[in-house]
Amino acid sequence: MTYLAKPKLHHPSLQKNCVGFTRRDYEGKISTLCAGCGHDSISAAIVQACWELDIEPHRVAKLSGIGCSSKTPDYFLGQSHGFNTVHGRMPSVLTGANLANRELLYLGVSGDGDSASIGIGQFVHAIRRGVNMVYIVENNGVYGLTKGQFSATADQGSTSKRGVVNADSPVDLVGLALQLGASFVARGFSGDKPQLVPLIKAAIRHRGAAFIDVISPCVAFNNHAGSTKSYEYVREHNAAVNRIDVIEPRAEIVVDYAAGEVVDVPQHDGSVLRLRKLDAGYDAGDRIAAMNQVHAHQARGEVLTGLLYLDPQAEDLHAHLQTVPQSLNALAEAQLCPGAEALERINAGLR
Ligand SMILES: Cc1ncc(C[n+]2csc(CCOP(=O)(O)OP(=O)(O)O)c2C)c(N)n1
Ligand code: SF4
Ligand SMILES: [Mg+2]
Repeated sequence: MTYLAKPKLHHPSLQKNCVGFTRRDYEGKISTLCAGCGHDSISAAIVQACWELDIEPHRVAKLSGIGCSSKTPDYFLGQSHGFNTVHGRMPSVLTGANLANRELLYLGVSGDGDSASIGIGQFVHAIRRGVNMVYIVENNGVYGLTKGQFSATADQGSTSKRGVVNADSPVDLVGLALQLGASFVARGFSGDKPQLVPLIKAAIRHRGAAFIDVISPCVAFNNHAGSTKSYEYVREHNAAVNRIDVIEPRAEIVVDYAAGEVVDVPQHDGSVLRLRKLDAGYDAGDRIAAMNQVHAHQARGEVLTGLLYLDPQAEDLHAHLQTVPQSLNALAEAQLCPGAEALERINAGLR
């Protein structure tokens, strides 16, 4: 069964957000993933983030490829627009949709197989073009849906459930996103919701290509000793560089993280990203330093998490291409088809 509708009963006392929705209004169908799969925790974090940010569900377009991870958009935001593409093709479909209508919030959900193997070319170009989106990879180091083959993000030397050693070097999507010019790069862990929800909220508020690699253990095929993507391994080797909070212009939010240096970063929309540093030497505004830190921690077998890089002044693909501000479906025929004279002028300019 892949379609299990949830009962629509809402308790009248359920809290509503500023746009009149309860958390349940941001849910989707009942998940058919394995009990304990990290992907379900990420769906719950997306629901929480959208509810807290008062996002109207019909303003969201969720897109995915193929895989257990790519099935998850069916399990959250059931009132939003959705597109389940061919394996690895989510980024180009998202780019096209975004160019046609910039007014929606684009949420791309993918897997490590979907984005680091068959779809790596698509991933690379969507990131380097600065498409305004939240791109989440639910990274479990295996092809969960096709029964646990190593994916390209599996660490060299890690073992499969049957004890086979992975000889290949891993693709590090965080390192790649930094190198490609992503203006928001973070890594989270599906088992750390207090860290993940603010990361997703911050990514939603960011204008530009926001990439979040979420380590998301596959309990069926990659949660054993010898795996570097198991719950136990990530809990033991998690090195968080910061904790963040998103402060909306209208709401006061009390930050309750442990003492440490605090940095406020204003965003385009007037909201403020409050970064509480856990690692005093970490600078999330320095791309090169972030790349070095990611590699240094990786060499020590640690999983660096938190907001790793942010450019609050980033511009997106629409700014690069100088597109019209309206969505294409709002343009009248005369604007879409300006006639033979206009075409002649364009052609003359190219001669
Ligand atoms: C063109 C194409 N090639 C191969 C497949 C088979 N296939 C389905 S899902 C998948 C990998 C999924 O891995 P990942 O993206 O990591 O998702 P997970 O299931 O681990 O969440 C593959 C190879 C396919 N569906 N389509
Ligand atoms: S096979 Fe793995 S990735 Fe797929 S639902 Fe089960 S635990 Fe999750
Ligand atoms: Mg996977």
